[in-house]
Amino acid sequence: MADAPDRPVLITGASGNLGRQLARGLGAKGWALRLTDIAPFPDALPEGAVFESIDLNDAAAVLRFAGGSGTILHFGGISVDRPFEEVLGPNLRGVHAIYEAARQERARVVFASSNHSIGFHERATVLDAECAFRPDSFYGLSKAYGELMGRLYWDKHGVENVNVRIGSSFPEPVDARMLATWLSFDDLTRMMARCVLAERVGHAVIWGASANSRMTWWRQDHRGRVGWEPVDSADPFAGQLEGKVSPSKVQERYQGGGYCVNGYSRETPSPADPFAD
Ligand code: 15L
Repeated sequence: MADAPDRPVLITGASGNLGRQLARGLGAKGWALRLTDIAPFPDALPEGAVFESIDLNDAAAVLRFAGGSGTILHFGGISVDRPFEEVLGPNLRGVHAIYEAARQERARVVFASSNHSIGFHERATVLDAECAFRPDSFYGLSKAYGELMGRLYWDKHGVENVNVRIGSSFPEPVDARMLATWLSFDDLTRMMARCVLAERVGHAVIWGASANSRMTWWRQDHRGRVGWEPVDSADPFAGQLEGKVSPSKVQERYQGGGYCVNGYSRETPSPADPFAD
């Protein structure tokens, strides 16, 4: 397998926390990068990279900037729990603009999905890649929509895509939940490199967590197709974080944690089986 892609890699959300890591890590490999975000790029541009500020609502600008790209790493849009109207444009219209560009350019999409697309599964439930979506927020719902957009474009147009249900990608884990959900920046960057270089991926789902021994909820996925395994682990932080839990029973019951609590109005928990009465 080659160690550099033959066409440029487009990174959306390049000015965000994860986009900046990818720009740095993949730029250091000497890859030709096209970076975009609605916000200015805050770092020095890696050699071989160009940046343009684009609103994901502007499908024509997305298509123009994607011209010639072989892979789109789609990290743009709203990345936290926000009201529906704020999520609608960047995350729903935006992911459509990305897939239309990918279809026309015959590019692969790697979609930064999130654990919040399945956040209302209980932590006691072991999930595989085919589990039901149980979004915990309008943000999580937009990620489920993005994954389904990938499914549509794969089935209808053969656009390959990898959907990474990212747990918590931060410099370090900061609470007990992240002892399970943490994904190191280096593991993320290595995964993205594999997603770009893998020969064929089809429509794939990968759980985005490092090799944390407390991650007992996420099992089978399609990482084998891209040849990625995590290297880092949150385990060394266990001593300092194990007791750092929330007083909210709802937060601690579900995989999505705090996002499940925002605006929560049930008196009793929904059944673990989503289709039960
Ligand atoms: C996410 O999807 C968010 O982008 C991030 O800010 C964290 O909240 C993360 O999930 C998480 O669940 O820890």
